[in-house]
Amino acid sequence: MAVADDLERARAALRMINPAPYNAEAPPEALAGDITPVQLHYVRSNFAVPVHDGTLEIGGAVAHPIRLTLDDLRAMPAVERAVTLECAGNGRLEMRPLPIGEPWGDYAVSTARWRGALLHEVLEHAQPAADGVEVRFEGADHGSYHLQPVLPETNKDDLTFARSLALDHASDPEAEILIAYEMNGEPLIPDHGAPFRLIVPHWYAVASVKWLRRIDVLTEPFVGEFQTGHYMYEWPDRPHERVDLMRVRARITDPAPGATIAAGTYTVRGKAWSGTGPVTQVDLSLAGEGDWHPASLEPPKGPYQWQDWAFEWDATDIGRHSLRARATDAAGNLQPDVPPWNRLGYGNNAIEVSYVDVR
Ligand SMILES: Nc1nc2c(c(=O)[nH]1)N[C@H]1C(S)=C(S)[C@@H](COP(=O)(O)O)O[C@H]1N2
Ligand SMILES: [Mo]
Repeated sequence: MAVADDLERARAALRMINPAPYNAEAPPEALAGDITPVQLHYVRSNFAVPVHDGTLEIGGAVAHPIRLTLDDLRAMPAVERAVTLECAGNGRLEMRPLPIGEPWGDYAVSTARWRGALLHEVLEHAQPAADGVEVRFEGADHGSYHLQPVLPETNKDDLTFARSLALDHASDPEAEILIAYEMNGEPLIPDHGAPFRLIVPHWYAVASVKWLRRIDVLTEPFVGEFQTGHYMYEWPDRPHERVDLMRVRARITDPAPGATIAAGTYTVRGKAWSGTGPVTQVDLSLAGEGDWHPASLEPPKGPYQWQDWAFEWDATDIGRHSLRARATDAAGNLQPDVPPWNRLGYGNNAIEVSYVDVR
């Protein structure tokens, strides 16, 4: 009963899109600040919140299999990073034809301060074998799957959430992959993966396995519903690709879409992020096609978090204006006008359009 009450309280401020498994978007105001409060951070789970026994096993192709508790992880050197997490399905509702999958609007994105032990240090203790190629991460959550599996061998009635990363990536100190046990200075709550979860900076959040229970070094690439079935870009005209780095994206946070503002100077504000970041330029358009004006972009406050931008708008023309923000990242990626359609509806980073009335 107490657990159910806690869950309900934690969920009260979100916009639910599915009660079971619980999936919910952040409210628009969650994007105003640098850090999203825990109660406003979006939640995406493929199964119900599981029971976790509090331990983490590291095994497979390793010289020293180990079993760690939360206290063991807390005893290791701790690192804290602000990390923007975005669901790969964010923006699916704007794709045409509408893909199957959870009907996410545009608010399955948030930024929290995650604190934990470094994955590469945990792996060093276990000593991966020389012929290791990938590392598999398993969550404690499992059960019957609410979506249609892509892989024919998937058992829809008893499926476990598991993902893998290349061993090189998982063991790279510079990747700063965390086994996080704190979010915004507090112990993780159940919806966000208590007692500990993976945080993979720069990647769509599917890689950040919650309720982490097992880590196995593999000598063959991992095949699984959440790795090679779902979370693949099924392009209509070219080979399928795995979902990995977050695509560059900008969002206007002020004025709110559909707002009415008084004629005069108005500071338009927003956020921008990219997994191949940092974002290097944001342009604003106040009319249709063409008409791009550079916004002033704040330098990143950290390597993995969204950036603020602002634009002084001389909003003197009475009437309706269509506003668009468009980001470019350090790798030269620019947002497209049209969502990059794929069958399962991932990675929509098309330029968003909102209108504002000047009175
Ligand atoms: N164990 C487990 N980890 C998981 C998931 C899941 O269903 N089970 N969902 C993933 C997906 S698709 C996303 S978008 C993020 C969401 O993290 P959040 O709920 O903390 O925002 O968790 C990822 N980690
Ligand atoms: Mo996701």
